Amino acid sequence: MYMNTFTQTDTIAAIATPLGVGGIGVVRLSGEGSEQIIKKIFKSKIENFEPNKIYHGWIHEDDTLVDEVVLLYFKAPNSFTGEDVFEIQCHGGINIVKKILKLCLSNGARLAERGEFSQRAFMNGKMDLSKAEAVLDLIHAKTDRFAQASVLNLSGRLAEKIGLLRAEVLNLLSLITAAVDFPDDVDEPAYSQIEQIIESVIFSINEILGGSVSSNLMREGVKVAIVGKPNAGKSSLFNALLDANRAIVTEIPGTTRDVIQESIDIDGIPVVLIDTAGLRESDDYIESIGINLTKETMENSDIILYIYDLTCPECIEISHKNVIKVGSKADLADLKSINKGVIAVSSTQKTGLEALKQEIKNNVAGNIPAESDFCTNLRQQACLKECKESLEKALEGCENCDPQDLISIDLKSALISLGEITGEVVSEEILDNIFSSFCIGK
Ligand SMILES: Nc1nc2c(ncn2[C@@H]2O[C@H](COP(=O)(O)OP(=O)(O)OP(=O)(O)O)[C@@H](O)[C@H]2O)c(=O)[nH]1
Ligand SMILES: [Mg+2]
Repeated sequence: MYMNTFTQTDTIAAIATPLGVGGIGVVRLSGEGSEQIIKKIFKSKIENFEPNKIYHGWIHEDDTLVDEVVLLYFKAPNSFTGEDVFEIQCHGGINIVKKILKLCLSNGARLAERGEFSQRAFMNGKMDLSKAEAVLDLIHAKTDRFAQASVLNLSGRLAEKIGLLRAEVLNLLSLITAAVDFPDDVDEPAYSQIEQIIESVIFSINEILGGSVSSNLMREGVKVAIVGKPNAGKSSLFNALLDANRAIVTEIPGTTRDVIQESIDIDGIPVVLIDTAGLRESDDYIESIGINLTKETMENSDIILYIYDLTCPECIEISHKNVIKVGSKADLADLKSINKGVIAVSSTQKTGLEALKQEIKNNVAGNIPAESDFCTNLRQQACLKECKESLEKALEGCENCDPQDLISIDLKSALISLGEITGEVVSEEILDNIFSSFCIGK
């Protein structure tokens, strides 16, 4: 269980916008010392800052002006981190933001670690863990559809549901504990009553877990490997689907040796396309490494696009549970002789690509999240499964008419697992793990 060991007294600073040339750049400061630092580097007519106001002025280093800026001030606890926060909005140039950050650091701030602003927000009770993780999902969402699901969690959908379940388990636990502690005054709840409550919580957990497969798929993307013999036209198809010249294409068999991957969006489904080395027996050392990589990639892919050249239809065996057959170079082939169930494409003429995309989409149709689905990540799913196991043990205890104080032990474990989802109970290691996947300045 976490103890708040990290020192929150120091003031942290970071560049909050991407490094590059843009309209504005933002440097963020958080912590008790923020105001002192700002007073040293910001010149304006104002002596004392009032919260929730915007100030115009200049950042300076001694007598040298650095940039004309707008300054935002949020006073603790009414800020993103719950601490005193200043945001310096300067002109968006790499040198300017770096210079301002350097000034903050030389005047007493420490460079923020990855996700440290969000971690402070969590520590100060500004947001629960499921919301912090939703922020992360939202930033990294590969498609609009997944972004929408993440926003729902950011607005508290998962946290609220978990809160309700915690309340139910906690209620049950108090019924049992009261009877255990005051056996003369309070009656034990009936085993059937305990069972009923546990079963309804398990039902809800199953409902949430029902969205796991689609959540994972939307977060990770559907892995689609393009596989076939050398020269079949795999890299050409890869480029055509990407609409970019990403992979090298030549008429020499064995051109591709490495595994190359890029993401595309097919009607809101994130798809990770993977181009591979052509499958054949090879004495070439490097090529055979590539061919082994192809085999590994096939095992880890959700769908295989098996490409064969329609102008010389020589087939190989592909063992995978989910194969879409694609005939390439349709522009050169006699389409009348194409087998049923094969999608004919021409990467040079760009025909058949839409049909292929639809086929990929239909293939994963069962795993596209419905609006009612809960969006969860692997960590949250693991907590839910642990919770369910504890509840199932408690149910078993009821069936055996075990003493109720024994049953309450499993209920307590279930409660802890639920608390881990929103962060009421969570280890420091888990926290570090979550927040280190944020970027610096977030
Ligand atoms: N006419 C025509 N030629 C194609 C088409 N697709 C690929 N080719 C040609 O076929 C040859 C091989 O294409 P690649 O895309 O490099 O084939 P590959 O399967 O990636 O080959 P390896 O990387 O060697 O395994 C090249 O000369 C391409 O121009 C197509 O749709 N129509
Ligand atoms: Mg290739």
